[in-house]
Amino acid sequence: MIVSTISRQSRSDFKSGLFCAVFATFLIATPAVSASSSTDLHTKKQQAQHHSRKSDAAHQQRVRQIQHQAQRASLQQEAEASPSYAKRADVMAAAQEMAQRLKLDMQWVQATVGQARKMDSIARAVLPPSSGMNKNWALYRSRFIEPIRIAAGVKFWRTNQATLERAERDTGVPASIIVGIIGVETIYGQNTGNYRIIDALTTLAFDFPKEHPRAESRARYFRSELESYLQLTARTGTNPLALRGSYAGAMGMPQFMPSSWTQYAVDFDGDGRVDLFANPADVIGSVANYFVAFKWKPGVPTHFAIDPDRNNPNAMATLLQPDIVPTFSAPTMANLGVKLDTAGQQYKGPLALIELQNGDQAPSYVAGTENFYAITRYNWSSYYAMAVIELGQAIANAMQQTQQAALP
Ligand SMILES: [Ca+2]
Repeated sequence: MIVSTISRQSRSDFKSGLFCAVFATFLIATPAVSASSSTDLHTKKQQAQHHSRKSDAAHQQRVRQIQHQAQRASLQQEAEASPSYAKRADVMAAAQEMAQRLKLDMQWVQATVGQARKMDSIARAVLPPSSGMNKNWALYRSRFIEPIRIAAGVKFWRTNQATLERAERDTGVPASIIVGIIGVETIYGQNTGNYRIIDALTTLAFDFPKEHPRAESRARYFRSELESYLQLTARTGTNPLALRGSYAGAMGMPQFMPSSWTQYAVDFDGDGRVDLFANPADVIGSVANYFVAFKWKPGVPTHFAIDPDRNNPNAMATLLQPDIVPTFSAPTMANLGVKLDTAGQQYKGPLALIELQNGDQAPSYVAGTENFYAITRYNWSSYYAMAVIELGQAIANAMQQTQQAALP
């Protein structure tokens, strides 16, 4: 999460052929909902559907376990064949400087960083994707808004309903947004990443691929994340060699980077410690707190449906110029040829024209509010923000449907 580089966590799933094949199978295997006038037949169909979803979910979990074990084994193999940083004089000198500046035990810092491995798979993963798949909203959407992830979201929401309500009451961040984030990031903890955090952060801090367009600033960023990680593990008495996460060093169910963990994570169940790996209450409270820090506006919608004037290139260029930063009032948008829905017309705050490309097909558009922008602070992508919103909404709808079906 949290910065453009980390967004590849979701994009890398997206790129993976294996993931595509697995998800495609489940999409096909899940029966379509069909309307029936007979309540009895409807109930039977729902039961069959429920059963089928349950066995799909079990199958999916098994597939995920196998993938997980395979990736863990292959990373282990790669690590064993990769050089450790103990023999890199420049890195050991940097570790010494870090320890002095951060007032950490020098031997501990050098031993920790020295045991990190330079992993080529990590360096490769941060390079921009070669295909243009992340510019295809329809395809991107289908990866996240799908029956298995929705079912997992319903389960998570039900299990943690009271905590989600408390977070929403305390912060104004809707439960559907929190549930959407955790679903898109890790499918509610099913996919938190297999890379050793110390390998990820050390490799990207000292061997960030030079061919990347922003290699220097990214390397600086990861060096600072490595420092946060060392401080965090030292302060909490955690073994820095034990934690695993994304290839960019994002951790736990919400995929927090070390600096975000330090700044925004909260102990939301009051047990005296912050656990974003296995404690859903802390995860929920921390995601909500992150959005409070990035100026979530309680009660403000995330976006409005619109129909822009695609035949007016000058107006479109003006509207797209500020990108996702909310800039235009509703009347200004209307003057530039955008038809807003009724709620959008009455909205008083600033709006952004959000363009979501669909490959060869026409792009999709919405008007994003400051809350849409806030979601992009978690991961700098409007595709990501829209997926979070729509997954949360799909899960909320599924909850309502099942509640109605359960009525006598
Ligand atoms: Ca806690």
